[in-house]
Amino acid sequence: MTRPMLHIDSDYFLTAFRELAAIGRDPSGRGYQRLAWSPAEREAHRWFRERAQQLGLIVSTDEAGNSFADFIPPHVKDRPALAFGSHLDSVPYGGTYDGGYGVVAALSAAKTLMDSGLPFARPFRVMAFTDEEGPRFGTGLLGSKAVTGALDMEHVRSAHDQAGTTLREAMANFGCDLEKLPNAAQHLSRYFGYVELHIEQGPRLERLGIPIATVTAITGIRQVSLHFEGQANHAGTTPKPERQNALRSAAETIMQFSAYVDGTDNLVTNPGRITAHPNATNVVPGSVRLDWDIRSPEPELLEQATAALISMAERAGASFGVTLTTDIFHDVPPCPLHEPWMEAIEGAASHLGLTSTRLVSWAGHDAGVMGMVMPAAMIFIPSRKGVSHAPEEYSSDDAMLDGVRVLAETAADLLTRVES
Ligand code: HGY
Ligand code: MN
Ligand code: MN
Repeated sequence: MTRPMLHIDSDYFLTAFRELAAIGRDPSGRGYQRLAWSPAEREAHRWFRERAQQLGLIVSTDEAGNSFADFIPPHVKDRPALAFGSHLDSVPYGGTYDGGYGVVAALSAAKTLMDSGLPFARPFRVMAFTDEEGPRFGTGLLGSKAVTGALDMEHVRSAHDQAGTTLREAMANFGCDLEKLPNAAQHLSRYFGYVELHIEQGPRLERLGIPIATVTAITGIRQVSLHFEGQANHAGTTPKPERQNALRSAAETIMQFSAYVDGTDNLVTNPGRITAHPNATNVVPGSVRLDWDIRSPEPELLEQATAALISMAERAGASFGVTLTTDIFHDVPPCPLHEPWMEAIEGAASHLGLTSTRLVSWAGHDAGVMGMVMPAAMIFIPSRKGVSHAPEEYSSDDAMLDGVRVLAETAADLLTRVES
């Protein structure tokens, strides 16, 4: 790369990042509650569009509540756009670096690109996705799935949160009609490809002492709900051999499947949520819902693991006279990313004098959905102690600014390539 390094306005980035960090904090001060279709998430999108408008970008939203900001030089207005961005929602008590960092970085890179005077061969689009995380309605990656036409409308129509609010109602509160979600996929031909900058959310870069990674693939994620049905009964009087304890079946399953996964490579799992009914100390639990998150970049490992989980749960249930039903409520296949763009990221990093490495992402990302239908690439920066999805999530200002520089240089490279 012969052109001089681009200048990043670090004050702009840090000021904007602090503004976003003020939106959606949990009242306890511990983390964020910027959940899908919450007032906080919608406020973050409003903030994004306002900031983008101030830059002179053309802002818009779609049927899924995603926000977009376009830079369209007239001479290339009809060519597919390079998109870059991330998501604005958080997990409960999550951090503001996960997603928010990538969106603010994209605004900052856009500012630099617009000021650069470089001869772009195409427009660019800054993207802020909704509901990437999924914990509220079980509809993770909804925003990017809407853009790419990958939504399971039957699942989306039945989605509700733990308070009983349906996704349909939550969307309607912000003027969005769930039935119109499929319309969001009408503009796919407008995209040349997608790049996402994100915190690693793991400890590898920090332990390696390397500031940048280009991501080779996004893991597949399968979330499975196990419903154990036994018999509620008296905790004292019910004879032990006759107790149909749904919670014991779940506990057996947790121990057995966790041990199975511990014995494998390239596969991880998390028994992340359990609800017992009636959830009273002196009542034998009659029913339990146990949700699992299973991940691997290898599709066949995901299949084998799902089959193993279900057979272990059936056996654990049978030993307590408990029946099992299962529901795979989230299923995103692994997504290999675009090799030529991985090289562009590595070229950008070395242009800036930054060492980079290649990593698989064990976190799911919108890039893993966009990458199913267009070229996609991801850049990681280090997370302190690898912590994420928690209030302690942190990346330093210097690390964040390195990431913004690499994003801007990568985007400039891809925007000035004349390939069709
Ligand atoms: O769950 C994930 O991997 C992502 O952070 N949504
Ligand atoms: Mn994320
Ligand atoms: Mn996340």
